[in-house]
Amino acid sequence: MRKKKARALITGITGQDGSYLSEYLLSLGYEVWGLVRRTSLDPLMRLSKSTGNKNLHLVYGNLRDSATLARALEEGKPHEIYNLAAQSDVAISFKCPEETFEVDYFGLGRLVNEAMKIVPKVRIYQASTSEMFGRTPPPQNERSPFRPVSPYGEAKLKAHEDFVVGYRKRHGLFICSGILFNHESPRRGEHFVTRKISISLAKIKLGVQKSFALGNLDAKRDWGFAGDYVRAMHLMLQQKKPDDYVVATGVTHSVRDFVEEVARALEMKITWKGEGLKEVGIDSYGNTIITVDKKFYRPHEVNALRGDPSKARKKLGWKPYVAFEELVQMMTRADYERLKKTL
Ligand code: F7E
Repeated sequence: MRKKKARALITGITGQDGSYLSEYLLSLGYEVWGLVRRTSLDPLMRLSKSTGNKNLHLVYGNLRDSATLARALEEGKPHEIYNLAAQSDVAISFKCPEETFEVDYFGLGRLVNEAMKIVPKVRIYQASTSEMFGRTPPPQNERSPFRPVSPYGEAKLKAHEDFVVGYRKRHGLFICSGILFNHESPRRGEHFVTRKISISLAKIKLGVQKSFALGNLDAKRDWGFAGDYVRAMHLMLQQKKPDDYVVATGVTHSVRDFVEEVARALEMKITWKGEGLKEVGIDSYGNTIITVDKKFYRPHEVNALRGDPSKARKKLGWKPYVAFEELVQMMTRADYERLKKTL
C-alpha cells in the first residue's frame, strides 16, 4: 500500500461492488468517500457493515452533475478514485440507450475532467466490462477485439477508448480499465439472472412460489465472486504504470448449469423437457417450475463469455478464491435462510 492514510472516492458505493470494495479499503486503513445519489432509501442500508466507521464519509452527488463531482473531489481530495457507478443492466440499456450513454460514457468524461483539475495526480479505476467483447468468441483477453452488441457494451467501450486509453495517452492520466466478467454474491441486484434464480428456487423450495420464467438458458457466462474481484481493482491502482486487465475465473457455465447448481444446493432435482421457447424445467414431483419467456430474451445476445485472466495473475498476483460451486452455494444459502425467516 502506498500511503498510511490513503484516501479513496468510490462512485456507486451502495452497489454490490461498492459495498465490498469499501469494506476492503476500510480494512486496509483507507479513508473512504462514497458518492451517493439522493433517493428515498437510506444509502447506508447497503453499507450496514461499515456504519459508524469513522473513516467512511458519504457525499451526495451524481455522475450527471459535474458540480457535485467537483465538490466530492474537493472534500475527499482522494489519491484513488474507483468509478463503479453505472447503468449496468444490459437488458435495460436496449430500452434506455440515451440514459446508458449519459451515465456510462459522459459520466466518466465528467469525472476525469474534474479530477484532472482538482486532483491531477489521482489514480483512477474504471469499471469496464466483458460486455465490450460482445460477439468475439472465447476465451477473451486484453488483446481480443471488442465487438459489443448492446448499448451498455457500446457505451462502456467508448468510455474505455476515449477516457481510459485516450486520456492515458494524451494527458498522462493514471487510469486503468478493469475488464470484469460477471461477478456475483448474495448482494447482487435481484434482476440479474443469478439472483433471480437463487431467490425463485428458494421460494419454490419453501412453498411460497410455484414457478418462474427465464430467457436464454444456453447463454454462457464466466461467473466469479464479487468479493474476489474488488481486490483486483485495488491492485491495479498500486502498480507503477496504469494498464488494463481482464478479471475472470477462466471457467464458463450456462444459465441452465446455474439453475441446476442452485437446485442441487437446495436438494431439488430438475429435469428439462422440450426445446427453445417450449422448454420447461420439471421438479421431482412432476411440477413445471421453470418456463421460458420471450420477454427475457435480449434483442442481441452475447452468447458465450470466458475470460483469460493470465495477465492479472502474472502482473498483479491476483487470483480468485471462490469457485463456481461455492459461489452458487453461498448465494443460495443466503437467500434461503433470509426468506425462511420472513415466513
Ligand atoms: O444476464 C441470460 C441473459 O443480466 C446473464 C452485468 O453486471 O455482467 C452483467 O451483465 C445472462 C444473459 O448479466 C434471464 O440473456 C436468461 O445472457 O445476469 P445478467 P449480464 O447481462 O451478463 C456484465 C459483465 C456487466 O458488466 C453487466 O453490468 O443470463 N438470461 N434469462 C437472463 N438474464 C436476466 N437478467 N434475466 C433472465 O430472466
